[in-house]
Amino acid sequence: MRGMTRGQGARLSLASLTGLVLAFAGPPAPSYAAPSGFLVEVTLETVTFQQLSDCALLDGCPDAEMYGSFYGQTLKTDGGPGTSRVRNIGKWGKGCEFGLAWTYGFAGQCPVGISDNLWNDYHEYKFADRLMCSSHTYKFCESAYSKANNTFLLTVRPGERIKVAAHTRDYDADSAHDDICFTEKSTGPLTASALAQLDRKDRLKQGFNGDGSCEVAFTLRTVGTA
Ligand SMILES: [Ca+2]
Ligand SMILES: [Ca+2]
Ligand SMILES: [Ca+2]
Repeated sequence: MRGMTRGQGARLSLASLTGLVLAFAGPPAPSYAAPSGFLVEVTLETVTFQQLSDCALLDGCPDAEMYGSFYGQTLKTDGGPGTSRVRNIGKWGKGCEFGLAWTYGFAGQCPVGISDNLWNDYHEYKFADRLMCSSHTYKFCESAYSKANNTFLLTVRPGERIKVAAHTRDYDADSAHDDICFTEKSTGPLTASALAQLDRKDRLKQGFNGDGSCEVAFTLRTVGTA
């Protein structure tokens, strides 16, 4: 800088300052950092019961009184259980005088009356039409019972799996309650790109076990990042 006039020094300083300002004022560099998790919406769509048997005599009585849980859960990369979101029908282990109709708007704590496909012409029961309460456990409710309560969100991180499951029973006043829909399905492990575009319809199935059988339709759809 020897021999530089004060004016040159000022111009150089201005030039470096302008360069700095330009460097900071440019368009922000795109960020490729992966989100730590994805918000996956689980929708319980419908359930059908191919065959039910709820009589003391083996005459194939095609109705049952059902209580129990349908739920979604994340499974961590080591397979351990993550967060659970549960929807309960009725109260676990509790009965009423009889099962109430699927679309009935009161007494959500009671088992629901269901009929099998042969009796019911392959009727699909819509979860949105049924009173269900929200919880993280089958044991009790953490909300009131309401209809249109068939969707919940799970935060899923890359490498994790999503389990959707059903565990319901037929209420019997005079004998042990019988499993009629006891089944689960895991999806994944899911990569970040699979999670980013997840939009899948799927089904749980349980074959006839002597008391019941079921098929549950559900949807998994990514709606955002977390
Ligand atoms: Ca029974
Ligand atoms: Ca029964
Ligand atoms: Ca029984």
